[in-house]
Amino acid sequence: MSTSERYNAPASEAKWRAAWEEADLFRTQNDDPRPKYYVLEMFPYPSGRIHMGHVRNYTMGDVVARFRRAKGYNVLHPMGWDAFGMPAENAAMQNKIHPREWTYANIAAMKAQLKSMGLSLDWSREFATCDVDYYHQQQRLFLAFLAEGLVTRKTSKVNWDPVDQTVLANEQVIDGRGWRSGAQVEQRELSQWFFKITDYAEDLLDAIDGLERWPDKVRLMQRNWIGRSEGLRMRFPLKSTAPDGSTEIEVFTTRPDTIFGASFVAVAAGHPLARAVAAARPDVAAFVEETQRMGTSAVAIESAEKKGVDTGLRVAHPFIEGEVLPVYVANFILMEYGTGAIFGCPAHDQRDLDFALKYDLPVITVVRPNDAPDTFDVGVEAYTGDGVLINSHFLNGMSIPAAKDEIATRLEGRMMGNAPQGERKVNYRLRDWGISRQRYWGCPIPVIHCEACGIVPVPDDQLPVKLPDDVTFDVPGNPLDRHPTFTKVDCPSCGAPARRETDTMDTFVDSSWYFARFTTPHETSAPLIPSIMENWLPVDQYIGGVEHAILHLLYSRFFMRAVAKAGYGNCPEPFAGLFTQGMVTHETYKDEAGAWVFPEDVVVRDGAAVHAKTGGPITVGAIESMSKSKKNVVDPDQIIAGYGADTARWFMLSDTPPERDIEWTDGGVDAAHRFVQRVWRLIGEAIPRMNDTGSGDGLVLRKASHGFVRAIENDIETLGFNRAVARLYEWANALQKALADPETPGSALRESVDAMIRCFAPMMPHLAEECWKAIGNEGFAAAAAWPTVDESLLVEDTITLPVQVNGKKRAEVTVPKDASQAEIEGVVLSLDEVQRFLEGRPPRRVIVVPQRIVNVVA
Ligand code: ANZ
Ligand code: ZN
Repeated sequence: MSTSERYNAPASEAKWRAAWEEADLFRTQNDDPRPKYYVLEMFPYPSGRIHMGHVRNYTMGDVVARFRRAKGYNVLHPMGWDAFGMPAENAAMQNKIHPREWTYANIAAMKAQLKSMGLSLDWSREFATCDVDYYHQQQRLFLAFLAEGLVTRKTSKVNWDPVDQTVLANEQVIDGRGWRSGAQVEQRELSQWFFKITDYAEDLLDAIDGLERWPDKVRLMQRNWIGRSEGLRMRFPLKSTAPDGSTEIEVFTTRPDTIFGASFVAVAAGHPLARAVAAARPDVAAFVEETQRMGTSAVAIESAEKKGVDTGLRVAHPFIEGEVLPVYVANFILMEYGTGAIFGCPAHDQRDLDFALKYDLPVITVVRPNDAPDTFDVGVEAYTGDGVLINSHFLNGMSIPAAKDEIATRLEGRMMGNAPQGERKVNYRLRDWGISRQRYWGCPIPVIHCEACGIVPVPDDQLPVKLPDDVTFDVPGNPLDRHPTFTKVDCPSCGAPARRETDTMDTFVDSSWYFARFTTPHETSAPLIPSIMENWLPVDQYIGGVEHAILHLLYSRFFMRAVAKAGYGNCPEPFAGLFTQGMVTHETYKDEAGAWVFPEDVVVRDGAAVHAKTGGPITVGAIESMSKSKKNVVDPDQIIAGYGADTARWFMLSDTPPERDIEWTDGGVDAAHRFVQRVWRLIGEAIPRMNDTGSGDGLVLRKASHGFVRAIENDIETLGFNRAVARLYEWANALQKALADPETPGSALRESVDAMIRCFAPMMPHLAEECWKAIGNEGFAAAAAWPTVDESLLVEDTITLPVQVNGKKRAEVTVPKDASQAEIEGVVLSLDEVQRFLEGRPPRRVIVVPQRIVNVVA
């Protein structure tokens, strides 16, 4: 294309993408001797089409990849598909299409879209987690973990989604409803497979400190999720033996200091004691049942009214002779935490206080704020702050930590039966990771149930356990359960007829090691090759949405620890640098009837928004994250087809810091597109002048150019893409100015243009190639090195000083940095602004404060 023409982005871009592909430019070799750099964006779920969030995410990753390549690294930048999961099964049910077909068709469509963005991905490493080869290796990992004792099977109460007919993790229950179906979740007892992530609770928590290139908010979320508490287990003797024969209740408390404020003991509905009492007491049985239906999610528990029922049982207070406390079953006690039982101290715990007020239990204040008198009394709001112990016998006057320690020490030293009455204990909120899903479209759990032998792992030579193709989705439930042959298998151990496991793995398992598999994506001998994986990991820069801040990232961290234990290579922290990008937002629109309207159907006529087709009035609503449900979406395909990928990429990087939400506007896109054209025009103007000799030294342009290279390099290294963009706007202005000056020598113009192309190549890679060729360079801009900065050109050799006359600032002077006092004085006195005040007379005094200011006294 001639540089006198307008730049035809769509045509040019397709040509360059084909050229890159032909040259196989982005294929990465594992044995390349250069230093490695691994950049990864969270891989997409193949829903069918990419959205603007993907465009933003992958553009950022691609800038980093291209930049690091230019800096001489061997860059790994792969892409794959997080392809198992329920939407494929839902599609199968709704559209009578096999999940496999649906998924691979979506992958093909999305791959074409991603390719149109000009991403420098090594497609040779692509895989989908639903590829048999991938889940085969995942089954091997599962069995290795099983052999290492990292997998268990337990019956546990699970959240059952009656619509999707599946078990949900606690975090998939939102306000008591399934996260996908929105159905009211029920509680069920099921035998489930678990990964023992709790074995690593302490390690996972401690190692967060070392994740220095992670956002603080994500580190905090992980800390809270793991939820370490230091407390005391203490045993309360029952005054009379309970129906199940127990003679005591053990509670977990983090506030043993408040023991003199205890007014009741409560157990969870799932506690054995509650069940035992329920057997003989219909009111207790009814309460237990009602509570268990409510669900175990933290939100469900927090938001529900605090309720309970008195069991009639009584325990003895450990420090007050003759004092007894009633034992309740209460709905705010979780069976899965601590011991499933507490002592309640209403004055210092809001839940306990709500409960005490409802059931008329005593409220005894035992901690006062540091600055309050001993008569301090809690009203209807529990006091949970720091303070001093009151109303507490031997604890009176102590600080909370001292009192905690005192109680712990006393109870540890006091025998009850043949064990101490108290035991210091660290508790974690983190639960084992339940990975069983009663679904078809997931990785089959490779075990066999034999009546004689129990659980038998599928032998390696019988792997993979493949998903059968012939399944039906016409009835709810797990199609594997009702498959005619899948479940029928001979026991590998004794040969007797046995039953194949039909649970498949949580899709979070698939995404917990894909980043490691990218290092040897097609290896069939093993899931991972330690030496190669250790060479590539950790991922140097991981980029994705903050919605994965907890589960995906925590599971992956656990997984790599398990991988190490199983002997597949040692890299416990998979992501050295993590960046969570903001969302893409857009205005919302509604028509007269209140229905959402797509942005492409809205036009402005006479200053008012109207429907492009009907002409009816449109109400412009809030700016919100793009979502299909509100129709405030813009299709990446349309933008790329109309303006080109570089415009879309440039827009995504402009103006807004990458961690913040970016608002997609037509105006912003037009501005990005104008800049693409402007760069093309400017470079076109520069080309005929590049051989000019020019009378000047071109230093102004040269210094500016080298300064921009250094600044942009820093910007990209710190992911400040919007700052890099701003510098390129400045650079274009500087170039334009230099072009207007006939004295600018061609060599300086060539140097500047050449460096500029290399600097915007990571962001607008297609335009870079077209310009690269136009200035007569060889090869690809995408394979070119980052410009080297001439440090001597970065040194400032002039200094600008403010000039005051009689104490008021009147002017500025720019002088050589090493100018003498006399030289500076001479320049200052010759200034018009200074002359005006002197009116021909010599100044009374001139004071030069070196490097700071010049004062003239007239
Ligand atoms: C007595 C007490 C007095 C408590 C007081 C708090 C304040 P974290 O910090 O989250 O670990 N607890 C213990 N097990 C529980 C369970 N299974 N379900 C619901 N609540 C439970 O919280 C520990 C505190 O939460 C424990 O300390 C216990 O109440 C309660 F002024 O014991 B505390
Ligand atoms: Zn057997």
